[in-house]
Amino acid sequence: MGVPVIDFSKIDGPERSEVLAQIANGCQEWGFFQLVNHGISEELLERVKKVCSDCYKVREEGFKDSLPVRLLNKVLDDDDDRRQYGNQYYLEGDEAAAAQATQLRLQQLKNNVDWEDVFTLHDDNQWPTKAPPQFKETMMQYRKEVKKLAEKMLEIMDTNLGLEKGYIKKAFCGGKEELQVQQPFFGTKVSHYPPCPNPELVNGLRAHTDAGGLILLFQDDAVGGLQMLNKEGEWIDVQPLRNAIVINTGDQLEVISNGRYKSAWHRVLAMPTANRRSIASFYNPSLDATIKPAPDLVRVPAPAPVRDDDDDDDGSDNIGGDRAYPEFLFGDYMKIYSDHKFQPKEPRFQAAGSFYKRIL
Ligand SMILES: O=C(O)CCC(=O)C(=O)O
Ligand SMILES: [Fe+2]
Repeated sequence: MGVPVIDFSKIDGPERSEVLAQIANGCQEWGFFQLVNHGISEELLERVKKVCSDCYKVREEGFKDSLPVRLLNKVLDDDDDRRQYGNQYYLEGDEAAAAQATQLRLQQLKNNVDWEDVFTLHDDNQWPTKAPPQFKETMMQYRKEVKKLAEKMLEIMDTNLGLEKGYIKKAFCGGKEELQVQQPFFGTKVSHYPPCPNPELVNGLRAHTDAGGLILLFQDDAVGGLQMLNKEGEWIDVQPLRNAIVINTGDQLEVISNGRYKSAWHRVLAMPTANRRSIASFYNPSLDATIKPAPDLVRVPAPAPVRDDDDDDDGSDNIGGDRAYPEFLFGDYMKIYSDHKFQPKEPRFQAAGSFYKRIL
C-alpha cells in the first residue's frame, strides 16, 4: 500500500468534510499524501514535463563530470587497484583490515553524495541559459498555479488545526502579512536522477526531512524511487501516479502545529537504468519570520482550583503547558539545516531556539 490518494476536486462540493478529514489524516498519520484532480490542467503539466525533460538532455553531458560520478568512479577504481595489486593491508597480510577500509570508503560515498542533478527557480532567479524554448514561460505559469494550490492547502490546514483562516500564511510572513515586508519564500527545485551504474552504492537523494513549510511535488509518471518512512518505521514507496501532486509537510509546519503534523523522513533511491524527473515546489516562511507553535495549539496551565472539594476536577488540563518546540528565526534554522540536512531535526530545533534566546 502506498501513501493516501485524495480527490481534491471534491473539496468545494458536498463531500468537503470527508476531504478535510482525509487531508487531516494525511497530515497527522503520514506527512505525505497525493492529490488528484487538483485543478492544475493536464495540458500545463504535459508542457512542464516536456520542458524539464528537454532541459536535462542539454545538461546530460555536464553530469558525467559531476562530483557524484567522480567520487563513485574513484571508489570503484580504488577497489579495482586493491584487488589487482593489493593495498597496504594486503601487503601486511591483514585481509580483514583491507576489507574494512573498503567498507569505510563505500560508507563515506553513501553518506556524502546524491546521484542527482538539480537547479532551483524562485521569483528573482536567473533563468538557466541553456534552457529549451518555452521553459521560462511554462515554468512561470506552473509556479503560479502551484503557489495558488499551496495557499489553498495551507488554509485547509488552518481549518483542520482549528486555527483562524490565514494563520499559517501570516506566520510565514512573520505575522506582518499586511505590511508586505516579509513574504513567504516560494522556490521550485527541478531535479533529474540519471541512471546509476551502482545503485547499491549511492542514493539518489539521502534521507532527510524538509526544512520548510509545505512541499508540492510533481514527480515522474513512471520511474519510482521516492520513499517515505511511515509511523511504523518502514520505508514505503510514494507510488508514481500520472499528473498527481504529492504533498508533504516540512519541519516548520511541525513546529507551528506543535507536533500534530510531523515532517516525515524521505529519500530517493538511485535507479539502475531509468532517468527520473521530479519538480519540488517549496512554500516556506520568510527568512526573517519568527517561527513558534501556534498559541492556540499549546495547552496552557489551568488556573489553580479555587475550591479543594472540587471532586470533578481531576487536574487533567492542569499539566503545566505542552509546548514542545522552541521559538526561532527561520533564517537561523536554514543556516543550521544547510550543514545538517541529513541528520535528525530535533537538535536543529534546539540549536535555532538557543540562538534566538541569546540574541533577545
Ligand atoms: O525528487 C524527489 O522526489 C524528492 C526531492 C526531495 O525530497 C527534496 O528535494 O527535498
Ligand atoms: Fe525532500
